[in-house]
Amino acid sequence: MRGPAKTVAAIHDLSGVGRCALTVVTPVLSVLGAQVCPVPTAVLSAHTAFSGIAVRDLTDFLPAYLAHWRALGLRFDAVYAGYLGSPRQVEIVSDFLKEQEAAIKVLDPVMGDDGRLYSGMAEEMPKKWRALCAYADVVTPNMTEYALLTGEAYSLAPRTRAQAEGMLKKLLDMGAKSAVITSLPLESGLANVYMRRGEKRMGLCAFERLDAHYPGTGDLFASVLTGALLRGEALEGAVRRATDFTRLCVERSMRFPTPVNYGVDLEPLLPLLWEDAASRTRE
Ligand code: PXL
Repeated sequence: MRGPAKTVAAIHDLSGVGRCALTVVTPVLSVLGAQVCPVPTAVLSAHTAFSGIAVRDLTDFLPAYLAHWRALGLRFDAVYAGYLGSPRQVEIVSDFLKEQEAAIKVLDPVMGDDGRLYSGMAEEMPKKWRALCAYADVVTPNMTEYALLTGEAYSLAPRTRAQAEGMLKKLLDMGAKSAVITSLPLESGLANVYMRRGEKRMGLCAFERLDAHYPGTGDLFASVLTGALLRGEALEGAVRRATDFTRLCVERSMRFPTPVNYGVDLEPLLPLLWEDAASRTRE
């Protein structure tokens, strides 16, 4: 890559075990050639699907953390936010996004899965995230987060293309410049679907349904997407790359199974992401 590494302010939690948030975001973006500057929203001994976890919310710490960054005059190439631990963190992130005018803003409204909020997630988070979406270059909800954001009932009933396009338009109406919905059930099967503001038709990356459900795959998907966008790829290519790599990690994890809560076995596959990215580097 020409020039210094691109910089990403990565606003996520640090979960010690379970491969999600910063422990996924950091290796993936590093391999794709970006420097990750973490903004830790919470520290957990393990993600919230484990029971008996130790949690420290960092809401009170964030203002001083970001005040120092302000004093340094930092300007990031991307801001990528995921798990936010409290409604007040949304306000703090919203101020930060306003300041980082030139950054690509990838906002993954990490709130829940399987139709439910994650354990410990405040009930007012969907409303807060709805307002935050206005700052997004790309929003990347899963089906649960889509329902929470829009207030629609959660449903995995197969959608027609027109219905899926209507769903994407609802996200764009919140102010995002483009929207991706992950693992959307179409009549033809599962797909990651996407649309830019002003477009009438969506794009899609179909994939085979696998009989496993790992936490952290949304973080993996959005991390690869962010890294690819930073490398200058168009949304189509970035969604394709993120879909393919996430599938590869899930397939490998099913072949060499470990307990699902420990997340996908991504580390052995990271070199592929690098080779793939490196082969696309022209300089
Ligand atoms: O991968 C999403 C995620 C992020 N952060 C925490 C989580 C989860 C999903 O369970 O618990 C703390």
